[in-house]
Amino acid sequence: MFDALYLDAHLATLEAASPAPYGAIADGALGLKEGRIVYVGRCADLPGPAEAIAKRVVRLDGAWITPGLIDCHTHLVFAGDRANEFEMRLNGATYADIARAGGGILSTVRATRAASVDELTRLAASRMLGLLRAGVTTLEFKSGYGLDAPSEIKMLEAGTAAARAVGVRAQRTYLALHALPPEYADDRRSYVRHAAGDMLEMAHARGLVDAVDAFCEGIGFTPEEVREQFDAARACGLPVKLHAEQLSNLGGAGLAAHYAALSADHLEHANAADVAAMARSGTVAVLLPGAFYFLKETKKPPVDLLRTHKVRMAVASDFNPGSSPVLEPRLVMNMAATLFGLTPEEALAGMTRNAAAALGLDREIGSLTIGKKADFCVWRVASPAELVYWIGGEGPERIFIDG
Ligand code: DI6
Ligand code: FE
Repeated sequence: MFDALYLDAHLATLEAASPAPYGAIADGALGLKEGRIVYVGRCADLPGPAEAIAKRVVRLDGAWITPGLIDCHTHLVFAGDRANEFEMRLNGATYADIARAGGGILSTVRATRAASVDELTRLAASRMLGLLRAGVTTLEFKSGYGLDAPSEIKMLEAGTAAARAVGVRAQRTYLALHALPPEYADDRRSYVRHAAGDMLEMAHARGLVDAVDAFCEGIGFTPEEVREQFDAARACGLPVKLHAEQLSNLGGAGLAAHYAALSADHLEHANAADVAAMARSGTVAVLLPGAFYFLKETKKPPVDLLRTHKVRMAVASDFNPGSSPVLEPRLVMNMAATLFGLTPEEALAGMTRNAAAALGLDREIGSLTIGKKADFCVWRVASPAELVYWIGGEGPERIFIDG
């Protein structure tokens, strides 16, 4: 007996094994029990009359069902905004110029340190609610605007509380190596040791960390520094991921692959050797077209190489106040298609199945598959391509998390 049965719908299952585009099943049905998917298939193949096999039967009149969207890379816990830097950039300053002058990430650090945990929770919750309404059932958020133990922990606590209040599934990523805090301006060594040492231990001991990330970049941290952070993560049993090759190629993607990272993110400047290394380690490529767009970058990530090497491509918002103030998952999928050349099917897989893999959750979520959690959206569209085609637009008609 199913707890619920959704009928007369088309299913975009996004199942990797399906030969059909989008893993589609026309005239399908989705059966749930105890928050999990127990039937995915054609209505015609159901084991009996709907009312006899399910406690609750819902007819969806030809709507499309997709897995819940997954935003696997955000920085949505922060205070303040950077509209002034947007103006500066439009007057000729670059993102890197602003960062070197003590603005950029550090200006958000000042605002975030000054905010109370309640204020941060409220800000994060309203952003999470926006994502949820647009169909996001799982999201990731990072620390990295605190850069000292109390403030990093405050961010992780605020995000955790916000996700609980909103009812969205969330993964927490520790990102102390995001920028060098001003109090360590003359002592990088000590900051890296602190970030990889007691600061991580404190956050992890409080149960606030699901993964560890770093910003490997000329204006961020070197591969050597990232190694120290990754070794510490490994010692804690935490998976790693990396902001790599966004503005330059420092070898971060290869380093991420070496550590069997869940994902390497951005990748505009990644080369063939980087991609081959990621393919060998099964590291997911997380593409972030919002940042590419907002920083008016011109070098695109090597999508053809990623395809050739069969590296899974995820797509995420990178929502943050400096380089990607974009809180619209459907716009992000549209940008992945228009700016990076992903097909609509690749873009949707990038915010479902492959985003789940980038979070290490692909056995639980990311596709309409028997046994997975019943996280899904019902859309009033005629084809799944519409989810990528309309820029924004109406959100899903219904959203389910754990059924
Ligand atoms: N890469 C990004 O795109 C964001 N952080 C990072 O490491 C930018 C964060 C910011 O500018 O506030
Ligand atoms: Fe980022």
